[in-house]
Amino acid sequence: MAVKVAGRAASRSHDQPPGPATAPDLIQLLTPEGERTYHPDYPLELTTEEVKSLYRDLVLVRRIDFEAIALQRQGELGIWASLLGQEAAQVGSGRALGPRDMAFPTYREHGVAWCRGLDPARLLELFRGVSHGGWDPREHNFHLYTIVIGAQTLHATGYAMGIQRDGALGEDGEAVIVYFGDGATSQGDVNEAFIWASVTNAPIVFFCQNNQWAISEPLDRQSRIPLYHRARGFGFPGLRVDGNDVFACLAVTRKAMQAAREGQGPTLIEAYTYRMGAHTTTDDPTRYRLSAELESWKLKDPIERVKQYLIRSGLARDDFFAAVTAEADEVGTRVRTACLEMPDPDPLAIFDHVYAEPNAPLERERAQLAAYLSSFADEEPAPAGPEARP
Ligand SMILES: Cc1ncc(C[n+]2csc(CCOP(=O)(O)OP(=O)(O)O)c2C)c(N)n1
Ligand SMILES: [Mg+2]
Repeated sequence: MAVKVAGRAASRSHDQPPGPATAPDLIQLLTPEGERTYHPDYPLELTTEEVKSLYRDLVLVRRIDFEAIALQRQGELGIWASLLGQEAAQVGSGRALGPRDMAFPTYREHGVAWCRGLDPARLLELFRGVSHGGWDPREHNFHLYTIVIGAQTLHATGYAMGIQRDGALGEDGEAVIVYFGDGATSQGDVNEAFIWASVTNAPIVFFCQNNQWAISEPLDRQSRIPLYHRARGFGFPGLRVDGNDVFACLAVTRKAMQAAREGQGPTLIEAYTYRMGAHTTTDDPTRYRLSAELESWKLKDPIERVKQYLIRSGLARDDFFAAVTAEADEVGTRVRTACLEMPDPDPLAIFDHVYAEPNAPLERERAQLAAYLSSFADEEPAPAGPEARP
């Protein structure tokens, strides 16, 4: 299969909608049936342990996602943005990063968070509304979740320009990866980020998970051409990878990150995938999409194909799969327990993180809220026990 970067890709008529990815477009190393294929530009040697470890990540990440959906349904989380179906795009690209690389996520990159070593409970704190922002991005080189569509592409590009100015490029240097969706490509921020990254030759990989929908807006309302072709207009390479193929996502991202570290500038990777769940737990996709579409993507499930590969090639037996399932249950239980035990923050603590220094208007608002809260004091029966109020 020949690889095509945007600069060399065959042109497509503007009257033609961006149909399903076809073989010449798509970089794939593992078919939906679990057959290993080879690509001259993306040789990928993996040990049995590495394949098993990728499989384990995919299963655990899906399990965490399921647990979070259940917790939201039980009223324990305010909302959850599921990654169902996008595990390979996230684990493949996440595993391609070096410890010094910086990742900028949207709100759905739970699989990348896992690969960076962030405790999934930290993600749930946000969706439970008991955290005032998240985590320290420097702890795992994993930036904060960003809800404002596309905004993180500019933050990431600025960070990548900083790497250049710090002189941190080179074979062992640093690079940035930024995640965004198909819908985000219509945002001004993303297009501005493309221009900045291009003209400064910044060390950044733009990783677009094209999951075919931006809430209820289908891809053909975002673009008349395949998304990866857009890169050419900005002056850097773009390519499309099978986003349900963890091997291909790993190989393609690894190469693009290394090119960025070595000063070759940005790459746009379009990971062609599908959001098998709802946009978030507030959404009902049966209102706007056909179940046949979902059924066809279920046949391309990113986890099932790795399992088939492991079975076909005799690399793993039932005991391995049973152990991963048992570990997934353990992780699910751990995440659930952590969620239920999260303490509610002091309501006044929300004022602590607005500005670095206190200021008069903020202090007035803090005092107003404190007075309002204390107005309920008489209504509550005094709790029993040593902490009972006088
Ligand atoms: C600037 C901005 N506009 C609108 C929204 C509301 N919104 C939240 S998610 C979303 C769709 C995003 O679609 P896409 O970029 O494809 O990402 P996906 O959720 O599919 O992963 C929109 C419009 C927002 N959060 N920010
Ligand atoms: Mg989308």
